[in-house]
Amino acid sequence: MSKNSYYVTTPIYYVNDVPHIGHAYSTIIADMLARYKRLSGYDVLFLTGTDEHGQKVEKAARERGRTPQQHCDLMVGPFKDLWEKLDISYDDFIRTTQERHIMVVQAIFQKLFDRGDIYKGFYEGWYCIHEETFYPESQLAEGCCPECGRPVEWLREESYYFRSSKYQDQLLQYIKDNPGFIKPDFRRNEVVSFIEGGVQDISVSRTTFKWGIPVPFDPDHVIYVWFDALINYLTGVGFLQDEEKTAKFWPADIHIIGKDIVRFHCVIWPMMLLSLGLPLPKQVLAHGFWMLGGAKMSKSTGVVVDPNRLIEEFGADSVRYFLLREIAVGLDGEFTQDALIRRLNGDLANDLGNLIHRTVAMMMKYFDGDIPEAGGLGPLEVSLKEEALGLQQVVDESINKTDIREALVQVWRVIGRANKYIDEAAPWALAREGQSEKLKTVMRTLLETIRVIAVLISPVMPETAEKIWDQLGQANFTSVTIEDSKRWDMLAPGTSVKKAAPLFPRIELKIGES
Ligand code: ME8
Repeated sequence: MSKNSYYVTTPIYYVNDVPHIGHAYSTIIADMLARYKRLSGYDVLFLTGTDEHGQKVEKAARERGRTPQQHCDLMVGPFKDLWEKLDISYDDFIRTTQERHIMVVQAIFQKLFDRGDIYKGFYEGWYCIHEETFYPESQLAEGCCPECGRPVEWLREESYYFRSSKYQDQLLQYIKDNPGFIKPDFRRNEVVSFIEGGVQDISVSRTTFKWGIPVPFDPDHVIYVWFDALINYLTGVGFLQDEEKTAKFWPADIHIIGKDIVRFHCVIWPMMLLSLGLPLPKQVLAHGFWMLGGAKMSKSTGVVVDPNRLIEEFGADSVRYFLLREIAVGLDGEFTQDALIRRLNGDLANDLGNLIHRTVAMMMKYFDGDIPEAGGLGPLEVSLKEEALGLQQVVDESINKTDIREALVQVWRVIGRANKYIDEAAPWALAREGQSEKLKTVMRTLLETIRVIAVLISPVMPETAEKIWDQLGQANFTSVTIEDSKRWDMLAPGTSVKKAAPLFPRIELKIGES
């Protein structure tokens, strides 16, 4: 029987500059979901990539004395490097300048034109080059772009239009019938009010610059960068290239995006799909922004945190954990290095690190590392075992609600419980009193709990999970599945734990640093 499929995407990032923590955040959420679903036996397609067309990229290239293509080829590097450093397990990396994508975009444009959903007209209005968007006069902020505050230009150009207005009622009905489509709920309400306010046909071609995919039947026009970019999600599943793959992975299970691009993903994209007669994605999850000193972190303002520096200093897993644990997915969060260090010292070094360190040290001391069999479980052991074996279900429920933070809170609840169990069971007293059978049971209970925890943190902290696996003396980490977190007494007989350097050394907090 074929496995269940799961298709998860990130936004494709503009190559006008290098990635910052905000981009890393979207990608880490997607990676965590991809890893969790793989662990749960799904056949996963995880797509990320870069958005390389449009006036903004053309301008960035010109300013650096490069051709747009040279610029894109250079700027893809920092994204791929960062994803490697962050252990991002993407299956495919799409670039919108690839032939496969150009073919799909042109074919879709033609198809929508042929069925009368794209038509030719004129566009005039206030345009912000930076945001690649026209704004109605009423939306301007003191005559400037409402998004980035830059001056806007009055543009009049011949343009092709997409008949979005035609799909307004159908989309509204879909959103109402599928409450899980747009998450969080408050974003869905915003989208519903926006659509109810009336959706205009949108301009989907430009003649004022060249860096884009040409309209197949009118090469003076290049296709609007957002029309081009959204289609990446179809190119990535082999649309018009590989029927079997498309049938398997479309519709997407989840598009991870930031709150800034909700309208594109929850209004325009579904309308394009309705026009194509394709099913809509099952879910669009809009996360909040990471802020720095109260301002949105953004490439164009230079208010950024370089993830490379954080990874070098604190390690990829700490950064991944912090970003997923610190804020609930839909909300904004202020990024400070102090907060990261507090999580590292508290949750990682004190709670998780200590649990493993203490357990391994006692194993060395009492059993030379050899993993013992458990005898009969007492009430404390039964209670910890129940909590550990019940954890997967709670984590699963949280993840399926895309409440990743809650999933982590639940794992840390059991870590806390296990630390408390050490104090309650007092293995040192058992050793002193020569109660060796009871001591074996206590140590085995701790080791099994740690094993369960290692499985369940692996989507968030893959490197740490593997190190823990190794310290438990277990092999074949890559063949671990979610089932291993639901079973007890899985540590292979005759294996021994290994002593290793602490997983998370404590970091000194320098006052005033952020
Ligand atoms: O919008 N906090 O690309 P982009 C959290 N190419 N997330 C942030 C962030 C912040 N401060 N800043 C950016 C584009 N992001 C288009 C997308 S998709 C078909 C085309 C994240 O390079 C967030 O996910 O500007 C946001 O949606 C994405 O980066 C935008 O990246």
